[in-house]
Amino acid sequence: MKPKIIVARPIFDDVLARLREHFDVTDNQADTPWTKASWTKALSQHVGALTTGSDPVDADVLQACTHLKAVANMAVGYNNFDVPAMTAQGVQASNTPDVLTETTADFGFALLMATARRITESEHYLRRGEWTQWRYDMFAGAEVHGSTIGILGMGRIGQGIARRAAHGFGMKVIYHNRSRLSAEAEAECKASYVSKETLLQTADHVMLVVPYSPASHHTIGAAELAQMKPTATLINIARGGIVDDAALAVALREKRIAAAGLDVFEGEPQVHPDLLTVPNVVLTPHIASASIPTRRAMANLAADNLISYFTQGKSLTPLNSVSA
Ligand code: 8YV
Repeated sequence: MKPKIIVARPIFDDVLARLREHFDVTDNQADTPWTKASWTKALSQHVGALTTGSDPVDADVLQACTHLKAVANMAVGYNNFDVPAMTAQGVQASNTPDVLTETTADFGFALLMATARRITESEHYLRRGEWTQWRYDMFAGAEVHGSTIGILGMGRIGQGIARRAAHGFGMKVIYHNRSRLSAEAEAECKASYVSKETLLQTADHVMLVVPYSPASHHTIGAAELAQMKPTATLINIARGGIVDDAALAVALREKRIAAAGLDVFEGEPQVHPDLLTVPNVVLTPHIASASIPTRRAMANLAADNLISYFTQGKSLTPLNSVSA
């Protein structure tokens, strides 16, 4: 008898076929939306699951899932998991680090370029048919090359952005992180460690790449926005909730900062209505890791994490340690 697993959301057909070689798989290729209750009930009937960042595995869910043994998140972030509760219940948790680092760093840079150089705002103007003649200040934005980027959260993705900024765009890189990088890593990224306050006050572009936890909730709120330069841009590719979106909308409307680029939102897929009405913000629907090869690599790693757990007793990229 093959172990019963559930794949919470649609996934590549060949990854599903590979999973079927090892497991009795319940899929959701039709993308039927879950309520918390229907998800909990479905999960409780399986020993393994492949989840995305939108599928909760928290204490309430776990209480009903007494047979659950392993959950593989197809994401590097795992704030949809309660890892201590999973560990207490002997459930192996895993995520998909590394495979998305460079793709996500590319996107962070794309969002920075689009925001600083007002690409989407100018495209909307063109599409509305408002472009009748050239003007010296038409959509003139901030400089990217040679400017100062402040990276808040200097993990793998933060370092990828730093390398692009320093080596590709001749930018000065400052960063703040819970712990300082090694001297070698700082040299490779040409990055200088500064306090959060100095970062906010000095950076021309602030890039957020910190993981979400209750401690990082509203890392950027009204007080932090007030410390930034009025010409600065703010980019969030981390998680919704790191930024106080309501306070950001006010700062953008009042031009207290120049512009923002957001790939993640508090309460997504809902977006704060005030953000939808300000022009100086670039909005994308949580797609930073969305290149086809990377999404494929993430799906395959999540599948391998389940296969490895059920055949070897341990996932390849585990988030906790449990006895099988
Ligand atoms: C995922 C992400 O696509 O990996 C992460 O943490 O935010 C994205 O790459 C998203 O979470 C869906 O699982």
